[in-house]
Amino acid sequence: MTRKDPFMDPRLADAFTPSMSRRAFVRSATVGTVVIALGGAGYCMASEEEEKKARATSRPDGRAKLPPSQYLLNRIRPMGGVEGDASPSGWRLSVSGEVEQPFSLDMAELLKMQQVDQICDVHCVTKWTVLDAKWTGVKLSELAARAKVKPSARHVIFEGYGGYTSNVRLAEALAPNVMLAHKYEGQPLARAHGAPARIIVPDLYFWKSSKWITGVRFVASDKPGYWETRGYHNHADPWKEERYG
Ligand SMILES: Nc1nc2c(c(=O)[nH]1)N[C@H]1C(S)=C(S)[C@@H](COP(=O)(O)O)O[C@H]1N2
Ligand SMILES: [Mo]
Repeated sequence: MTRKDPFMDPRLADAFTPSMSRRAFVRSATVGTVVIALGGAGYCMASEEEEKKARATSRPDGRAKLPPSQYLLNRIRPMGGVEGDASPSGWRLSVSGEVEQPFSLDMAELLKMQQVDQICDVHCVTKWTVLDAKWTGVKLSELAARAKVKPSARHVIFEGYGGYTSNVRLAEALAPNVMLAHKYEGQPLARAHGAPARIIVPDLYFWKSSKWITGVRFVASDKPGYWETRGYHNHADPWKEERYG
């Protein structure tokens, strides 16, 4: 794993603005160029027209389609992390904590649960946004219902392979668009993007969306996770630009 690439380390996101704007820099570096990312399909910057259109669009909930200071990529960009075993056969998820019925399941059992296709936007704190990304998987609320979350639960900790964690308020984790995804754009998740399964919390900065997910823990008291204990905002609302804590 590497965190030396400035694009991968949100702490360095703003260091990328020496004389020209970050956007101009990124555009000059990548416009028209499809970057072939390790283990994933290529991503590139969206056109000026697409970005202009996004800036003029509101979501059904009234919020701007493109949150402040974000620019558009056409596909998600691999941002690194400690990669777990990507094989579906070796995967297991535990659902635990403040629940009546803790359980764990494997991929075959996950695929037997109600599958949903969801189109949603994702916003990375390093300022890229991908609009209308398609994910396939199971709603987190389905997993929560199966575990019978106790009234004492107030937050959810998403545990990734190798000790990565992110924390989300219970009410926000149970929002209808939060899911455990195993496909992106109709294809099994690439290893770099968290194969075989990751969390998607579309309405918070993307670091909350734990890749290589191994555990969903419901807890009574909040526990800041990997980035939240390294200077990042505990909540991470992209429309409020809750980047740093
Ligand atoms: N397990 C794990 N999940 C993780 C990370 C990580 O390092 N480990 N990085 C987070 C960060 S900072 C971001 S921006 C997104 C990036 O997801 P992507 O690589 O699929 O674009 O994953 C998040 N989930
Ligand atoms: Mo990130």
